[in-house]
Amino acid sequence: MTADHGFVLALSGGIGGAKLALGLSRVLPPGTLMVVANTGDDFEHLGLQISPDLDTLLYTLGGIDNPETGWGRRDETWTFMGALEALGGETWFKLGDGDLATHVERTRRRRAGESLSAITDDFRHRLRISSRLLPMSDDPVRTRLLTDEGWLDFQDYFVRRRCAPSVRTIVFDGAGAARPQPDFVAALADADLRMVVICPSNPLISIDPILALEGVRDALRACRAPVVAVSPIIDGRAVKGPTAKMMAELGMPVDAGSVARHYRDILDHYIIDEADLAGVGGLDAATTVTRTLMENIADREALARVVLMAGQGV
Ligand code: FO1
Repeated sequence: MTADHGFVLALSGGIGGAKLALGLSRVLPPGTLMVVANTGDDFEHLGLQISPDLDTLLYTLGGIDNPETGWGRRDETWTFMGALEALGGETWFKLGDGDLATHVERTRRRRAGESLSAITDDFRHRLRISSRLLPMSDDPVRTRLLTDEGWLDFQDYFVRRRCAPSVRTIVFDGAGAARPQPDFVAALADADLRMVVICPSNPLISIDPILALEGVRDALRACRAPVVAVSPIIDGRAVKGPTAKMMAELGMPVDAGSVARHYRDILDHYIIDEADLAGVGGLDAATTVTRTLMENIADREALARVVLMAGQGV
């Protein structure tokens, strides 16, 4: 797949999204991928400003991600966590020593008045990442969940409570006032934009915060370039994380078709796994069936090539 011209814009959050973003960055020419990251998972913890989905993308695209967990750094050490434990500090959110440097430096620069976008762009250059990486907004957006244990902040739900509570409602505090990142908005109207890729992230907590920003859904609907989404559901199950559990708790059928309908008004092409062929009849988006499970680098590149071909054909 040669990129004759133009660039590709990918929307991503969480571990699954980062895998496809890596595949796209490896099959596209350097500098022709822009990745927009969810920041609804961001939170302040131990006095540090933490942006998990940005960091998962930085580490994954920079080749220093932890291959077991998908978050944090590889070859990590845990001296800080051990010392914090001994002091009776909060250790439910694991911060490796290398990862800690990211949070400390980001917090210092944010307090000095730098934007999350500017800090992220500097970090990605230092990691020799040729793809552009943007937060969805430089304004705060915080995902919160109303559960059978009451309202929970995102990381409380996701990490501290391990997604156990039953979800009733998901809200994105600040999304109404947050301005979408300007280069993200400009990209959607750029004549050189070849396609928009919605990565196989959890639609409810990783993609919806991006779509909730003022004008984003409209801009995607009006976008001349095709919008191609990869199903995060394989054979009625989520590869990782609480996607299937959340969909069931919110009354959505847990199948690939459900996710396509969730994106219906912006979707031009849907990529599903061979195991889910039955569930997507009657969609008005074009559909491509392929192997969507990404277990290694070759899978990530192969899926990226299928996505690029699908977007080409729309
Ligand atoms: N996820 C966990 O399940 N346990 C953790 O201790 C944990 C720590 C962590 C530290 C930095 C970081 O960037 C991500 C971390 N995550 C952890 C993952 C994180 O909660 C999720 O990746 C996103 O918020 C949702 O995908």
